[in-house]
Amino acid sequence: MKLKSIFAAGLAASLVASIALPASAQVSQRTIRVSNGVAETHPVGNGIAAMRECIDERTGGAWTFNAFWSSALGDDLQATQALRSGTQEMVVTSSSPIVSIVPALGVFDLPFLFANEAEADAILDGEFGDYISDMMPEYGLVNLAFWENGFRNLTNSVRPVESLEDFRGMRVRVMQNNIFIDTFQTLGTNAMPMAFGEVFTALETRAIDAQENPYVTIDTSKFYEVQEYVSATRHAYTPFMILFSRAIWETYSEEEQQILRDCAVVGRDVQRAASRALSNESLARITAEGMQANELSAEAMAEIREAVQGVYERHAETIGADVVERMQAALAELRGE
Ligand code: KDG
Repeated sequence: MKLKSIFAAGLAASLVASIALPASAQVSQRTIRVSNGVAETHPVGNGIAAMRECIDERTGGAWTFNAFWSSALGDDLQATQALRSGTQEMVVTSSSPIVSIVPALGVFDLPFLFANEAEADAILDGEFGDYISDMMPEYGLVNLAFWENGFRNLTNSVRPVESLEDFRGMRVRVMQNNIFIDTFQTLGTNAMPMAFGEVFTALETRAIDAQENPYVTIDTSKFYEVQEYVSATRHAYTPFMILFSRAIWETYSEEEQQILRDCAVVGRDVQRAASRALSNESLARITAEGMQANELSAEAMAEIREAVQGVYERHAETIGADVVERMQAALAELRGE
């Protein structure tokens, strides 16, 4: 082959290679599997779509980002354990079901901790959130961002819950978490810990009377089909954690790690906005589907808050007294107290 044509062939090959290579040579071909327990119609779906678009742009299409919905790869705890063993890349999980791995996460389960979404965002995206995220590598996990599960409300098939007394005797499903069990036992219910993926069937077969979740979850998981009443208790705010396997993370270049962090934050802002925009729509939809919704009076809420105040003291040691004190100090500062 003449020298000229060899040079031309080499130039063409390097040109093709440079076009095929992602935006930077530090980015390899990768496949990321991300799972969670909600349906794709949940605002987590909006967040994942935004994260995928960001990743496509930043890697030049070198990464495949596969999402698995409705506990297809196991429940939150199982998926998180898969990350720790390096057999799955990523999970969107509530903090509550994984407190058996990271006890400090129990701080987010303390009843009535946050007053509103603005407080939750300020704490989760600020120093306290960094403090919690910095703990995760010792458990084989990397937290990329906090997204929103949201303020939790009670649904049931027995009666409207308008006072502390109305909780009495209900069989309420709670997340696998001792703080939620204690809170709902203290409210006078029979608290039954259960993975999220089992809740619909348990409600449908009347194995349980009640469950508690944000309106968007009650809507997108169709709990309105098997529940009659929804009460605006807002008894806890649950964050989602966007966890990545540390073992797999450490095979990524610094540039790839930064892409994951940046795109998880892009997804966060889209997901939170979708969650808040959908919340009132979901409440309207579940009542249109036949659920009877009620607010609780200030007096009833004060009585319920008072009843569960002891949960803080009973679980401070398990969570870590320093963790609880740090959270309370951060909230006091935020509130100008
Ligand atoms: O993966 C989704 C679950 O983490 C989330 O729905 C958990 O709120 C939850 C519950 O009630 O289990």
